[in-house]
Amino acid sequence: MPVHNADIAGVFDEIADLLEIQEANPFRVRAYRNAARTVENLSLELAGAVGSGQRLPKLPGIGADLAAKIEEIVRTGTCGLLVRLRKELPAGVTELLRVPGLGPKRVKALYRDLAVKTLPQLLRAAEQGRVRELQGFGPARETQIADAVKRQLSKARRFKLAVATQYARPFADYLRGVRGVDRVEVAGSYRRMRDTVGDLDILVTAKAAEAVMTRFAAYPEVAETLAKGETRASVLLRSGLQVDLRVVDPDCFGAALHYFTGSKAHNVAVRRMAQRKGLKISEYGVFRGSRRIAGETEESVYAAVGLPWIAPELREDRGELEAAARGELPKLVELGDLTGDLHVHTKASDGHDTVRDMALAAKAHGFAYLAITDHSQQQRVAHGLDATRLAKQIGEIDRLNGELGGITLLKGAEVDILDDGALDLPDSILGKLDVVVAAVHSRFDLPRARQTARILKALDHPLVNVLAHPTGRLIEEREPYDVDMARIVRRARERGVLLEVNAQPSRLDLTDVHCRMAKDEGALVSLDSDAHSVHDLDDLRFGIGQARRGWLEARDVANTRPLKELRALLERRRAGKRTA
Ligand code: DGT
Ligand code: CA
Ligand code: CA
Repeated sequence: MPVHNADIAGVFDEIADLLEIQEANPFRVRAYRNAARTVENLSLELAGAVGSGQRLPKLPGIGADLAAKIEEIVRTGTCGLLVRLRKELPAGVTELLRVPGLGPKRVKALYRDLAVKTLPQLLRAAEQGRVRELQGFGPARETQIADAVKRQLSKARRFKLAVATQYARPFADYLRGVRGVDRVEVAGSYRRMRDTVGDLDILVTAKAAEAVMTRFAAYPEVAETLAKGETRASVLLRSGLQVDLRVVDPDCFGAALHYFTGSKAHNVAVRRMAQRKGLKISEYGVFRGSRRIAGETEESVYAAVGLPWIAPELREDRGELEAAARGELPKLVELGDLTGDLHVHTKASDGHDTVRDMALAAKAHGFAYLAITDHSQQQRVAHGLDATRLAKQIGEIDRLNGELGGITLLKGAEVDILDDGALDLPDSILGKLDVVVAAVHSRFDLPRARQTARILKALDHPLVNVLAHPTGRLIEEREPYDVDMARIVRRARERGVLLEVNAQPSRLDLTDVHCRMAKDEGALVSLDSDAHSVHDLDDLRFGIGQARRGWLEARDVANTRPLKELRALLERRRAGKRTA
């Protein structure tokens, strides 16, 4: 049974949760937590590497012990430690930790004193007034917990796009291998590159639908078949991800692909346009009366309503139909347009690879330049650099630029924006860099006015070139901080500071909506991997997805320019000239 990186991450996360409830050493908990994030965000499929007998590549935060656990999970699907921990505490208990206001100590008390193991049980206990009796709870907290649990229960689980990709690709490949299957496309929010995916919608053309349905349900990762008909079926994978399948006729493949790609809002708008032309659109085609006039390709569907083909990332009914009708669709940025990356880490801080290895990886990606931007001193856990260590790295980069060919390293830093908006390193050292990336990594809880003022102050600093992950959100984990994005975008444009589209699968920040805001304001973005290892450069494609959903073209993205032009842009900022 195939084991995906997300499964391995799931095991590590559960171990961390259970250890936390047992009040184990916090460093040990953190080690599992970090390993989970590393593995989850890795583009290299670890199961493949283990299966082919390769030694695992060195990964950030994964030493011999965790590497051995990864191999164990790949071979057995689980790990001895987790099995042991689950015996001590039921697995469901860990979901209680996701309730805001419930830390390990309280979860432990709920379990020990009230035998509460699941969210519904917790809700019942709170509604019966039993929670307030526990030490450290009280009536106010009981109400707060009940509300939080209700919110949690009503929220459908969504999967990060990168995680969904890990499940979608092998499943699609499996279906391609089924006899009689011709085309296989994953449609829905996945094809539109939404940051999270509710379920996968797979479309197949095949001669014998029956056989496909059987093979579909027999996919080794299927935990449960939810529905199975002649041409449609739904299954639940072990991971909890639902997959819907449709087998369609080649004649109506385009219409079906269009329908199942969505979004629903886009489909409704297209159908309305068709109605005005006396046409009817369905998943089977475009019809005038009972005669089908289009449907074999998506192009034919759009052409029937008088429009050019619209890229899936734009299909959200956010003005794309009007733009298409006017012949003004954006020419969306592509992965291949990127000329370099302005935000990566190395071993010097919390990255895993050396400056040289990062440079070679960037070169292999076809990049002309790479900015090395390790953390600054305030980031103690990330081993952030002080001025002395940064000066040393500057020397190292100068040397490497002398000997490496085909790639230019830019000297940089990811500098913390301190609580008051000052930068975490002195100008004397920042002035020696080619690019300064500024970032908020602390005090996410500041009130809106103060958080906004803090960031605006950093944008006003004449040495700052890029504002990293501007909203600070972590998908499904941490809300964006409360900040006036409209003002930040405007100020960034005025100051010539680039707004980052951080491509880390858990960040994707700027989001699509904020990309669009930046474009509308005329602010340039910088699309960066924030790579912590050579593998992470592959994540840039997810950042490209958000940029495309935000209507960005190559000219809106600073790092699509040749190095010379980019340098001019960075230096113009330093010279204090406005780009507006
Ligand atoms: P998700 O799964 O929540 O991330 O989002 P989608 O967009 O993949 O939504 P899903 O899986 O419910 O449906 C897939 C596509 O099928 C959706 O994007 C558009 C189409 N669709 C579903 N229900 C309807 C509907 O009631 N009307 C129309 N016009 N299209 C629909
Ligand atoms: Ca879907
Ligand atoms: Ca669906």
